[in-house]
Amino acid sequence: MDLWQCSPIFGAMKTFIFNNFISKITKHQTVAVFSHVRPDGDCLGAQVGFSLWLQKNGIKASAFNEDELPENMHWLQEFFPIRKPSEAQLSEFDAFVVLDGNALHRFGDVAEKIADLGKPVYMIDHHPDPEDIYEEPISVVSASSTCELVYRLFAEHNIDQIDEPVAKALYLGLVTDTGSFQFDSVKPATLHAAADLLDRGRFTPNVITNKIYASRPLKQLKLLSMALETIETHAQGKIATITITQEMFTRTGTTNEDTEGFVQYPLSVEGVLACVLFREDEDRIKLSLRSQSDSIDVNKWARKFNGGGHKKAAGAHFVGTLKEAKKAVLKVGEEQL
Ligand SMILES: [Mn+2]
Repeated sequence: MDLWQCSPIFGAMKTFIFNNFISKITKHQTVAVFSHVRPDGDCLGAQVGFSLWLQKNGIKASAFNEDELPENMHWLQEFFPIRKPSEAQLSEFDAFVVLDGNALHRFGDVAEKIADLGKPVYMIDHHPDPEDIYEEPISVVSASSTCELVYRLFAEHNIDQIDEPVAKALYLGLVTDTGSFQFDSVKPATLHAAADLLDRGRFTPNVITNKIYASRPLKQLKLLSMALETIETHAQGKIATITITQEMFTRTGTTNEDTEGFVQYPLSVEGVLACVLFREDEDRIKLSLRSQSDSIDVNKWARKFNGGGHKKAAGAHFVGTLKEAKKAVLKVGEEQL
């Protein structure tokens, strides 16, 4: 059975995009693969899966990220090492690939220098509005995750190259970028990909989810409990907010990274269409926006505050106090209703 028949995203035209990408990239000898700064499960899983794909097809691959990996994803390094890049190294490579982001600045200071080298830069990503600098972009906004696109790359080329490490890495991105298969970006093709990865990698879903979700430090749950107290609804219950302050970080001994996933809680309140997480960082208010309704596009909303993302998930920031941020951000959100 052709799994891709199940999904309108993956029509004949997309096959063409993958084939062009494959025929061009396999002509290079040494390729550097970048995942975005403040890395998550999708960019790292895609990076490991794709670097292994290059290696299996005779291309020397190096994987780079400018930041530390989250602690619960260090196990990926057993499959493929991810190192910090240096500007001096860049000249060693024939080509570059950026994953799970479509603007070079998302990949850090070293990655931004790539544009000046005059060498081909490739991209695989599912965010809207890619920069116009890529040799051969695979840009599918309707895909659940970049890992789903890397899975598709294997499927278009030689699906039997998916072994246990590839399968586990790609499964990680499918789970984390879909809120454990809850978001409306999940299509039949997403679940077919997940099932096929479990089959080929010979593991059960909890092998990955235990590593990711059952390893929370207690202090993170203490922080969550304080944050949950701040949930409020606005606009007749259609918009919810949650707030994390510097004081909460101090009291619980936590940091910015410990708020991962918190934004889902206000979204789960009955009747809420969209929500905003306000996080008081050192120099700004970080905003995470989520929507579960077609009537609120959080990508548009975030763009009013120096950010962007997808229709249903986006990030932004506000310079000012928490109080000012709430007032300004809610005003823009309510205008969309
Ligand atoms: Mn992603």
